[in-house]
Amino acid sequence: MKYKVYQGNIDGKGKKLAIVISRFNNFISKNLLEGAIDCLVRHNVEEKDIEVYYVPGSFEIPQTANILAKADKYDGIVCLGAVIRGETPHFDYVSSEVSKGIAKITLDTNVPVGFGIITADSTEQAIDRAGTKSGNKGYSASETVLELMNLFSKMNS
Ligand code: INI
Repeated sequence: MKYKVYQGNIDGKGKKLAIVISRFNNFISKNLLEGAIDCLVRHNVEEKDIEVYYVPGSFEIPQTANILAKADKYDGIVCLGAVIRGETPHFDYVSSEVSKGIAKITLDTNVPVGFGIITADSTEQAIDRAGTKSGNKGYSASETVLELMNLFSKMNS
């Protein structure tokens, strides 16, 4: 082979993770939490190595995840929340700030941060992405974090 390929395994053995979860729309986000923990435990993370931080709403997720990313305590962070479009422009502000905020942490630190935030036009659409028709965004964001952790550790060796 002429070129070298790097890929991260989806494995969390010996890893420590933080989950930041919004209480707003908890009827959705609690399913994202279940999916995230299911994914992490299935991929060899020990339950004692998972720490869950609750915040009031998705807007508060980036600041909290930023503090955790800089605490040098976690191998990865999974952010979970559900922003559902309502009658007011609040949806646009919250969804834009949470996505920009999480993206900024991924660029400012070397800690993988998973975007397990559902942004949906309706409650039904959000339910679909929280463990029913369209998978579970908490599970898939956790898989991504595990993969990136292992990919990034190959860059140091
Ligand atoms: N927070 C959410 O997590 N989801 C939403 O759908 C939402 N809406 O639509 O209002 C929401 N708002 C609260 C916001 O995240 C903050 O907690 C609040 O503005 C206080 O800073």
